[in-house]
Amino acid sequence: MPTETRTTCPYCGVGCGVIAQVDNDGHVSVRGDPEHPANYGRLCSKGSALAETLDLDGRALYPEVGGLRKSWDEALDLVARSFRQTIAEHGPDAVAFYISGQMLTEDYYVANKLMKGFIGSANIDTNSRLCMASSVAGHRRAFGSDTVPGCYEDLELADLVVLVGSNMAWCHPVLYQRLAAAKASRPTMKVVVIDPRRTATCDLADIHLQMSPDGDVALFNGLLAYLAENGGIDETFVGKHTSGIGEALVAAARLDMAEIAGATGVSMPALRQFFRLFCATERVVTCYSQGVNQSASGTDKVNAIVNCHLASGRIGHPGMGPFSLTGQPNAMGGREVGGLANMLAAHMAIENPAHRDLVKRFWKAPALAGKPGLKAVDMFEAVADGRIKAIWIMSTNPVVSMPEADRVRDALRACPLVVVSDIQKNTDTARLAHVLLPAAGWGEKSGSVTNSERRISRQRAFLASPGETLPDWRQLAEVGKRMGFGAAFDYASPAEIFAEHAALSVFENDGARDFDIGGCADIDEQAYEELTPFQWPRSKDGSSRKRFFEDGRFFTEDGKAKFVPVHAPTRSEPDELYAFTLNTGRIRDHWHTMTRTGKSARLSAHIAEPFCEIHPLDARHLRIADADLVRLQSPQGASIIVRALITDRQLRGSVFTPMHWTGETAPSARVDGLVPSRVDPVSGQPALKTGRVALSRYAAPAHGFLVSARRPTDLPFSYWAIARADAGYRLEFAGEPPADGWEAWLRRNLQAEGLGELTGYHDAESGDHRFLAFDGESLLAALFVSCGPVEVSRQWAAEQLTVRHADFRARTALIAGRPAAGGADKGAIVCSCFSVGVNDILAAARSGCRSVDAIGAALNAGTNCGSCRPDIRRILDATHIIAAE
Ligand SMILES: Nc1nc2c(c(=O)[nH]1)N[C@H]1C(S)=C(S)[C@@H](COP(=O)(O)OP(=O)(O)OC[C@H]3O[C@@H](n4cnc5c(=O)[nH]c(N)nc54)[C@H](O)[C@@H]3O)O[C@H]1N2
Ligand SMILES: Nc1nc2c(c(=O)[nH]1)N[C@H]1C(S)=C(S)[C@@H](COP(=O)(O)OP(=O)(O)OC[C@H]3O[C@@H](n4cnc5c(=O)[nH]c(N)nc54)[C@H](O)[C@@H]3O)O[C@H]1N2
Ligand code: SF4
Ligand SMILES: [Mo]
Repeated sequence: MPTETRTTCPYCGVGCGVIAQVDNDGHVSVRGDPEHPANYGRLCSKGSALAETLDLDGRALYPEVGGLRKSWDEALDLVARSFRQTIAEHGPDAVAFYISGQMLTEDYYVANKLMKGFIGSANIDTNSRLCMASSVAGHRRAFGSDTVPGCYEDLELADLVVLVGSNMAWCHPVLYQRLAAAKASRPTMKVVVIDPRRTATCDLADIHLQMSPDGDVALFNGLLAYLAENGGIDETFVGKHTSGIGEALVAAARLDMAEIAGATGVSMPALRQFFRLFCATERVVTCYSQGVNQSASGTDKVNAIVNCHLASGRIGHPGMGPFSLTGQPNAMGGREVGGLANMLAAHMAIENPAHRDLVKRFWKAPALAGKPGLKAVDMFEAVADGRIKAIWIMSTNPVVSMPEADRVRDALRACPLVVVSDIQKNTDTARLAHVLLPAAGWGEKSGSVTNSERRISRQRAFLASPGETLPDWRQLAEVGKRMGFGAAFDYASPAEIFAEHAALSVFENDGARDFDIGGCADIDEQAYEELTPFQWPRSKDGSSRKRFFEDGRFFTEDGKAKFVPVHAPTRSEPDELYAFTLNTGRIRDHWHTMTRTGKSARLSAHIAEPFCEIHPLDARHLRIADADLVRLQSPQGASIIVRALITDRQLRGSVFTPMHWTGETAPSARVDGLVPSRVDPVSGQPALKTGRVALSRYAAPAHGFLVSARRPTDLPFSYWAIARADAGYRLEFAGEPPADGWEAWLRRNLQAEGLGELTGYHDAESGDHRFLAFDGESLLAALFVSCGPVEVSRQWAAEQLTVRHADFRARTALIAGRPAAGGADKGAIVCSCFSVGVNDILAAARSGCRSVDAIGAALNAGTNCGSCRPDIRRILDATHIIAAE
């Protein structure tokens, strides 16, 4: 009998419920859980492809020390001994943990307890510093606590949804679909997108304010001033429940409309249109994500937004409120356990002596940390200069994802002890580990996560742990025991940890602390196993609430929310050499450093190469043509090479490059090598969206494209990017031709014994070289080399690896790199669920399909997860424009 397990998607903060089915033969399939209140059965492209990411390719399966396999006892003893020794010689601040919003709450709780309670340092920080720190800081300044006031339903109930610095269509796709469905059923609802790029999310927008980078504070200050001048202030609410509006209004009035237009690059009529709409609409939700948080003015941006909601009294009620969209599946759980260096536990403050005393007594902690620890950027700085001598990195890949990533890499290389817990063994970070601890991954471990709307859901195991992998909490608890803190880390299961975490949340909590899951303090194994998704708070008496602050009570000392006066940042002088703002972020079908989504050929087919979006006029000025390679160079002299994607979705003077490519997948495209570690002064969150770069065309002597059944290993090129295909790999590359010629290079990479003659084609004039290698009827490899960007139908070529080539005469047609007349070439994949390509959609459009639904009816595209619906609409719009022309 197949087994079915209810669990939660391990990707974004929407936190969708998933049903994982394991058949008798071990085959796994996933579908959305119709009963989960985050998604009611929906899944996006990444969630739908989860089963394709569970293979053991590249998995870390055994502990390793110095690259050699060791037993768990040896590895854990070494870690515990080294940490103890370092602490004995240099004090507790000489060690650090760098952890992740992708750990489960139970993992996170144990890590935080070990570091802050028993090691006695707060040098524990998480990748949430790169993600949510500005929201946390903004919430705490305004509300006195890190509280997300609303819930997903508010987006559906609102009459106006403002999306600030959020590409929700790609990054929170199921929530976006819920919003799209609500808007479709209630067309009076308005959506405003505020983003320097015209993203897929703008598909839903009634208004897109294509604002200059970091114009947010000026914009929302302008809105606050407008509310004040146009009767938009809720005087009763403001008078009773808030303080400080006077100063905030003075700060907001510093710029007049013309100056705001200058600071934001948005015209005055467009600004007024938005202000008027906000002022006139009672039910407004403002969602924000990394365009807000990842900025040197990130915390001020959060407060500029919150100020407008406080001023208009639009908070805590159905369909209204500021709403921070969390990125990672357990960004919220990490905040609840206090995983940030400047937090304590259960939403308590490390600076607060009463909180420290409380937590110390609850944990019976021998050495509770007395002050905040180092935040991520400072932490790696301390590793670089030798203050930190031992670091344990868990469930994150900082050599790729931290700003100034090359410096992080060098710091780890120089660090005496680097411990890495990961599920994969060859990540850019794991490769630098002295001690590599193999972690049990999604589907293999149990625990809980909290999504963006404070909903706690279980993740449940449905697969056996492969090799000797262990869940992160157990690795941490074992080290805790071996460091001599036995009793405090003697957990038998995640349920015990969760119960302790819940008990701490109500310990001496008389209602002064928002985080309260006292209702779970006595949870036993069975109740934990059966736990259904619920929103916190859930107190001991069983009371719960969907929203915070509906009663106007905040968690500040006087119980009032605080307006924070904020000022628009001064704009930096234009830099002629480094003329472009480097915006970075995400694409639809990949997750961060791709250690999981990169395993799925389907997900890799949507965008298979790192790219840089450039405005057409900038491209023309720099003589960059579409599909050229471009070099981006930072003032520090670091550079990357990626593919040019010329589009008017981009603002002039800005470029956008995704963060996903790594030393494993495209070593010349690690964008964080270029991003400076400039941080927000309040939150310490790096400004990952506003580096400066110079841009130029990268002219390589040779360009190539290879599809190959085997992963090529000899890659001596200045640019290459590899992606999974259905029956192998696809590789883009450019650089110097190999000294011994292309055929020898191909043979080396194929490592196929007894490989016969290759089918070859050369054109001295164009510089084209093409080779085909067959094994029986299967294509082993097809190589296309040219002196400019190679024109080959990528998707079609990759598919040739999966089909039989029995007809010898037809084989040579493959050399052309596109189907022979009459053959089908679907083009780049748009819908990854049904592998529908852009050419399929264009053909359907030509034969009369005029809407996304019509395309769905004809081709199925967009009818499963729906993530590609904005892309389909964009293609249709383009064809209509062409048709109209
Ligand atoms: N497909 C996919 N989904 C994901 C992830 C993933 O890796 N892949 N990661 C998850 C995680 S951890 C996170 S944090 C979220 C991130 O989710 P988002 O924040 O939605 O995604 P980003 O692409 O980082 O950036 C969002 C937008 O901010 C805009 N922006 C840049 N500068 C500014 C500015 O100054 N002001 C404004 N208003 N906007 C600006 C960018 O142009 C970009 O479109 O996504 C989550 N979901
Ligand atoms: N330029 C730029 N840089 C950015 C961003 C940006 O927008 N622009 N965004 C930032 C943000 S918001 C974020 S959240 C970060 C994300 O950046 P990272 O956290 O570095 O990226 P991931 O690829 O998610 O790394 C997760 C790692 O954990 C491993 N893993 C998966 N499951 C488990 C498990 O159960 N246990 C253990 N121990 N390991 C596991 C994975 O294999 C992977 O190596 O990137 C940040 N960096
Ligand atoms: S929206 Fe997609 S990635 Fe996010 S939790 Fe749901 S299925 Fe997973
Ligand atoms: Mo994130």
